[in-house]
Amino acid sequence: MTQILTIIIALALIVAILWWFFGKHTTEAGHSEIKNGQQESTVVVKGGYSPSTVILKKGVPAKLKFDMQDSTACLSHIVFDSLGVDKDLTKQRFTEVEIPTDKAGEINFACGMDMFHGKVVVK
Ligand SMILES: [Cu+2]
Repeated sequence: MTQILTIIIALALIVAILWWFFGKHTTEAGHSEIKNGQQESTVVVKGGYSPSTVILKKGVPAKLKFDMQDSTACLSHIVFDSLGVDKDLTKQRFTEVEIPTDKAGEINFACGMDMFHGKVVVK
């Protein structure tokens, strides 16, 4: 009986892990809200980035707001390598990063250890 239970729990864990990696996280994309000629989008930081892809409109000044809800050291920093940005998210709940939108393309971001990734798509 305990063996069957162990197998069921193991299977449930595998399904949960697969869902975590291949489920909604890979497909969701966030869009921005444009207010007073400024666009803003929020990314929730909790066990990763949600959404992990943010679509921004080209030519409209943009800000990405990181809503810190994670207490692990892993996600404590947000790094935009191509922008030379490395910010500590643990000092305050929300951290804003200005995103250049003068040209279309993709801007990647990651945690301080380069384990979790996300990207901004300007188009
Ligand atoms: Cu990390």
